[in-house]
Amino acid sequence: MVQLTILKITKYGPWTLSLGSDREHQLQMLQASLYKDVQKLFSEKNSLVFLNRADEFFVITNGLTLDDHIEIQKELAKNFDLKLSMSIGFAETPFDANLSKEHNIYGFVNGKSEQKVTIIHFDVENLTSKRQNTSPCEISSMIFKLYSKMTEFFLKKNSLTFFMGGDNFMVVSDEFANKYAKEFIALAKKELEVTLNCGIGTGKTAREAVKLATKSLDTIRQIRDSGKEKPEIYELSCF
Ligand SMILES: Nc1nc2c(ncn2[C@@H]2O[C@H](COP(=O)(O)OP(=O)(O)OP(=O)(O)O)[C@@H](O)[C@H]2O)c(=O)[nH]1
Ligand SMILES: [Mg+2]
Repeated sequence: MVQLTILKITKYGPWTLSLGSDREHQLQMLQASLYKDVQKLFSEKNSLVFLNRADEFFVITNGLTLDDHIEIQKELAKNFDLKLSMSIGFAETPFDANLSKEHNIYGFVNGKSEQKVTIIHFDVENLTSKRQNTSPCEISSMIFKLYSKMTEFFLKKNSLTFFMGGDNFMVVSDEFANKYAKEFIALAKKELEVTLNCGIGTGKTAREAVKLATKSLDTIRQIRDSGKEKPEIYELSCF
């Protein structure tokens, strides 16, 4: 079961217009500092925030109560003039939790009952070598093609994909993550000629799952760098 909280800036569109046309730099600074605070406040409670198109945040909040959300909402209100709404959903798959729709907090909170979250961390194998003869813009184009394929593929599996920067992607998935990852690695190889490494982590909270997913990915690198044949997928679980 995944508990997902979606944060949206209230009336952001009209507010941006109130700044006039010389606003882009202000919006970029605001979005970056808001993201920093939101990530800090939620990660202190073992959740993890995924940036969605810079003006919206998807937070995997397994284990967090309504009081935790209210505490964060109050803290954000101290630091920002803009208000954020929080919609909390709880479902078997991340996508179903994403469909559910309210201090500006709406939805359902599961809080402390048994919870499990699986995160996939994908990373492109040896992107550094591609940089030798490919320009930064061409690399970005390839990364965004990959992102597009990944979101499309994983939405069909009711899983949510986020671009984390560089050549890193994370997918909030379910117990079939390994099977999905295998299929997607083959698809990326065939259609985009990209080799991916994949770490999978399952934990009680998002931070724990992400830590284990990244540890799995680093384990693949260690195996590779020791000269042995590396697995494409490595999985760790706290259960
Ligand atoms: N979000 C995120 N970004 C990372 C992480 N590790 C590396 N990066 C980013 O990914 C870029 C590429 O780094 P690597 O993936 O280590 O480089 P590589 O040449 O592809 O090497 P291998 O992945 O080991 O094959 C870096 O410049 C960072 O921007 C991570 O754990 N999380
Ligand atoms: Mg890489």
